Amino acid sequence: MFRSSSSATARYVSRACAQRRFASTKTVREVLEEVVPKKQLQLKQLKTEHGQAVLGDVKVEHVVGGMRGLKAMLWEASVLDPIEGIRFHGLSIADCQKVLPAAPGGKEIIAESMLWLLLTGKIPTEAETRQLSRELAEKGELPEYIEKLIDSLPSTLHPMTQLGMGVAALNHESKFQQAYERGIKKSEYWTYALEDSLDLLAKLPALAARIYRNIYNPGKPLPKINKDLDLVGNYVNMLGYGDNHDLTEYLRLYIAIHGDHEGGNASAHTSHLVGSTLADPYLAYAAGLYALAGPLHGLANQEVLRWQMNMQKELGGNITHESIKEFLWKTLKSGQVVPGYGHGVLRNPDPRFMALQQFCDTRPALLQDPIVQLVKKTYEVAPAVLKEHGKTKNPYPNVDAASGCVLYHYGLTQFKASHTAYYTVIFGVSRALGCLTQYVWSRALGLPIERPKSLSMDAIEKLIKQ
Ligand code: CMX
Repeated sequence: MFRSSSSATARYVSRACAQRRFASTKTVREVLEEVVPKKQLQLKQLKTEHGQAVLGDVKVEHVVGGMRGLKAMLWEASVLDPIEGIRFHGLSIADCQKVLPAAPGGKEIIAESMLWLLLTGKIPTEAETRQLSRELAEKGELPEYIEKLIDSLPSTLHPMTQLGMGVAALNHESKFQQAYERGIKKSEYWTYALEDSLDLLAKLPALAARIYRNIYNPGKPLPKINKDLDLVGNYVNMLGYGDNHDLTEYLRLYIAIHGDHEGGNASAHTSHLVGSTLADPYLAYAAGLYALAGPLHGLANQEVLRWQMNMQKELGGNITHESIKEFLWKTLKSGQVVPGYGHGVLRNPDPRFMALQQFCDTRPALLQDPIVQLVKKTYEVAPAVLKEHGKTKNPYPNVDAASGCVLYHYGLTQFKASHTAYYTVIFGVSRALGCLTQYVWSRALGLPIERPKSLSMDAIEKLIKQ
């Protein structure tokens, strides 16, 4: 039963009812209709009762040090603890693995159940998850103009550049933008933001798979979306690996647990900033994707693979703790970072890395793969070397230390040159879960345009003297 009487809401009721409904399930919109007023009230109380409370000091080191640790933005879906790692509405990855529904015939968390949790803070039932899968599958085909746009791009253009272009161009369809131009009320923004976000998430697999097909398998027919499959099941199918159940499960897990990592990371923060201008969800997420494309952020999974393969080549048959240690020192002494290690917030091994390692530990084929073994051996050595090196605040692996290498094992071996490596695109499909969730919440909470104060060095010195 729907609760709001607004005309926008009524439109969503009819649209939701038009979709196939499972008995006694709610749609994600209906659950949000219940949650949004409570959160709006919570924010109102925070502002009126605690608006002047102090959460920390702003030091010069924050201003010149990339704002590291500065508590300065609101992000609802997840909070990152330096020691425990990520929690989604309070749930750790292990908690999520216990309670979030998997795909039929699968065991791993899927994107839809994680999206439901991120958006609503609630655990979806099996039927609710299936219903969301069905809705996304029904919206998943690309418009023809997007297919033509992507097909017209040179295969040497980095897949991340292509993904951002496709996502930005999908804003031709933006219901948020159309509604804004019609002059809808601010209180209705979030419903259109949700509509766009679900549309974009639904189309990401077809877009990302088309980019893969064009670069690596030109001319190969792309399968149609299977309405009975979950989002990642369809994605893997369109990538051409649909018969590989283990890869499908791996990507389900990877995409779900990588979906959000609080708000301060570069891609999330970028999409949040752009969204705060009321640019539509497509533009906001395209901007986030270009932040993700940097080597210190999402490109690290491709850098790790390249680095581990160089290590493998150089060490040949002599893969020992001692030889890996020497290779690590060689990397560090040449002034490069060790890719896949370190983090802006984490001060412990990344639980996402540990979850992917656990996945590997249950698959004998993965355990026997030389590159996967090398990742594991490197982990046994690298923290001590990085501690001795003494620069990084976190000598432990982040999620990227494992992810690309596992995909390599499963056949995503196309690594001709860095400008054609695909791995970050999969991260881009995943991170849409969190960034678009926050887009919806930012509009529901009426957050203002972001505008921090910047200072020149002279202005900082003047302030210090005062
Ligand atoms: N290897 C060598 N040196 C490292 C290092 C690593 N893995 N991680 C950090 N350092 C160095 C930094 O370059 C910095 O050196 P300078 O003082 O000379 O500039 C110093 O240690 C302090 O850095 P920090 O405060 O510990 O780390 P930051 O918050 O500045 O940076 C990160 C975090 C992730 C960019 C950094 O650890 C890094 O470059 N790691 C390798 C790339 C990587 O794996 N990125 C993926 C991160 C996860 C993600 O975003 O998805």
